[in-house]
Amino acid sequence: MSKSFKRYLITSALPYANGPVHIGHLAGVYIPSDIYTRYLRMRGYDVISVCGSDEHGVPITLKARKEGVTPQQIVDRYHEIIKKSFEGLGIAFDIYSRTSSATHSKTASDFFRKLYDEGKFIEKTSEQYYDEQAQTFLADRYIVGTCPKCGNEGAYGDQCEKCGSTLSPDELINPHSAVSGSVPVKRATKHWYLPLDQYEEFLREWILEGHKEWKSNVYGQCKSWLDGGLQPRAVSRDLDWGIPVPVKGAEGKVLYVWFDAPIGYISATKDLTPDWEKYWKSEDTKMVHFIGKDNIVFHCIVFPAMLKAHGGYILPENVPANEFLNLEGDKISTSRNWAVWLHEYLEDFPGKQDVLRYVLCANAPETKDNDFTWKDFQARNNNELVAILGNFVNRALVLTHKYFDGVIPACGELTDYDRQTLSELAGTKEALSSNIENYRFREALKEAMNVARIGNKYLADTEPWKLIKSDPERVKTILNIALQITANLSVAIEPFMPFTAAKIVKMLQAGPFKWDDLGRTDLIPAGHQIGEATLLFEKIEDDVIQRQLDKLEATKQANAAANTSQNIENQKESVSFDDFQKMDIRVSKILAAEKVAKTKKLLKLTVDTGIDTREIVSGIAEHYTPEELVGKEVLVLVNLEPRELKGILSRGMILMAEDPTGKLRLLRPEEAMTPGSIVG
Ligand code: B3M
Ligand code: ZN
Repeated sequence: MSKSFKRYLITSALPYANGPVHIGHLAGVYIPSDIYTRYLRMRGYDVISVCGSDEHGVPITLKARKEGVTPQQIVDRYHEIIKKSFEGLGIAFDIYSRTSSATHSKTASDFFRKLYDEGKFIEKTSEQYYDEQAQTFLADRYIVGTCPKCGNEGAYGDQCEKCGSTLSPDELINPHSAVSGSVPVKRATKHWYLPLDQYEEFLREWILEGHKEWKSNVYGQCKSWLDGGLQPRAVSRDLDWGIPVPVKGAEGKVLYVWFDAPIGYISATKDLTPDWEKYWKSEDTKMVHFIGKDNIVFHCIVFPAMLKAHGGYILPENVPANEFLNLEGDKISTSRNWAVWLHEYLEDFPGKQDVLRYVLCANAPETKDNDFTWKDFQARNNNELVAILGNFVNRALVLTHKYFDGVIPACGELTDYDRQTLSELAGTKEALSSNIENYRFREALKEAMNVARIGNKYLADTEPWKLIKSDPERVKTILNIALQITANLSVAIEPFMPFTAAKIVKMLQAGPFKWDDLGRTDLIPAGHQIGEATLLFEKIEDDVIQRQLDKLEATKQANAAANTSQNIENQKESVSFDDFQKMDIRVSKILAAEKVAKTKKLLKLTVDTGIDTREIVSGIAEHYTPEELVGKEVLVLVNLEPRELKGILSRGMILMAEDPTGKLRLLRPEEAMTPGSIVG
């Protein structure tokens, strides 16, 4: 650690209590935070780790409306699910609080009130959309209408989920209230704004000059925000769910969720310890915020400005935000249920908490977005955890039981190879500490796993099972060293895989050891009786992975079906019966098919239309192979004007159907019919 600090305050982004946590949250925020916290604890430092549910904000009220329950019922449900699932994965917060708590309400209100009394806010009246029928102001998400970009009639006032465009309510065609359906009107409303522009100089100095060591993705985002110039930011909203604005005449207004939520870190600390101020108000405290990249501006610009405006609080020493984790090549999405939910993982993979912790750390999106695949999850479990870590520990203990009844043998004369192995081990502590302290957890995990690699190689190279008859004294030394490496491993992996570390300690009947014990080879004395050897990991078979992949496929299908209603094109304008009669559609048979050179989508088909045999070019190469098509009966619009495509005169069109997901299929008669049969 660079500057010496007396204590550490670790915060982790407060998950919205409108859904469970998923692997993206874990890889982005909670596993890195837990590794860092566990490491500090093993170093014997004074460290507290705080988190809790973020229970205000529009997404929660939307979910409540959709389900016909109250926002409190939504947050109560998900607060419990989230809290329990973090515990299940061994995320060791010192407190997991919630922003609907009384402590938080008072802390956030007092915080706002102080800034208000000291005139730190700007008051502004602006025009907002208002629902006269429901008698409520409408947040942008509560206004729906037709997207001006793609015609989606279910677009929201802030975003169109179909084409992804960011919108404002004024852009929507035919805007109406999601609450009552009525057409909203504009009404004047007063809000309070934090003048971020007044803190620009301070933030520029504090971040761009003072924290050049921050991760480049974080530093870069802060720089672009500052270079773009900061604007006053609203800290209140017209909503009935949230912390009421503690000012006379502010009925119906609550604190903006991003003003209230970061103060949740302070209120959680208050609930944790009466000594909360020594963590929040002393320069001897190192505060680190663990967040995802979408929260950088709130934790590096807005919250520090709030703390500065309030006065008396320390600022974060680092904000090592991670990028995003994708799932099977697609963005994780709560609304599309495209996720691996932590609580479901814990049900589907009992006892495999550390497998998930390991894989999500090994693949963490530390500097760029990364992808989680079930195949990789299986491979890392089978080829790294089972084959290296589990195999090494199991052999060291099983052979000690087999040859010495589980009593650790004395270590005799060391060979050069023994000394070389032990000196490699000695380098672990420094490498591990430096990577963890610099938030390089993927690298740190490799260092921890390297201890297992050292042990595995040591046993493979010394082959004690071949020496036991000819040189039992040598085997005693080998197994003594192997067990000292095992003890080291229990320390090295603890921040990453605490469940496995505890199992090793239990099997050794020794420890837990301290961080400073890393590298020592006298951790367990000769004569010590070890406990029963059990398998640390087991192979994950293909069928287990296939079940997870099938689950995702079912989600994909469900989304496609759900999207159908949203993505069906509007009906085209009417045509007369006479117009329709002009089209001559015939049952035809495909006699031959081949790819059109230098194109991805085109096939040249030779078709028997019953009238004649002709060539037709069709853009279906990405949906059918030529072989699949030969012999098939299809419907052909035969009197379409001929067109030349890639040098081929195409005379007609094969009729196809395409669904909202882009799936494209041939239209065919329900039974064999003579080519030339007329379709009408
Ligand atoms: N509730 C999480 C998110 O944006 C947000 C973090 C608050 S931390 C104070 O996904
Ligand atoms: Zn759109």
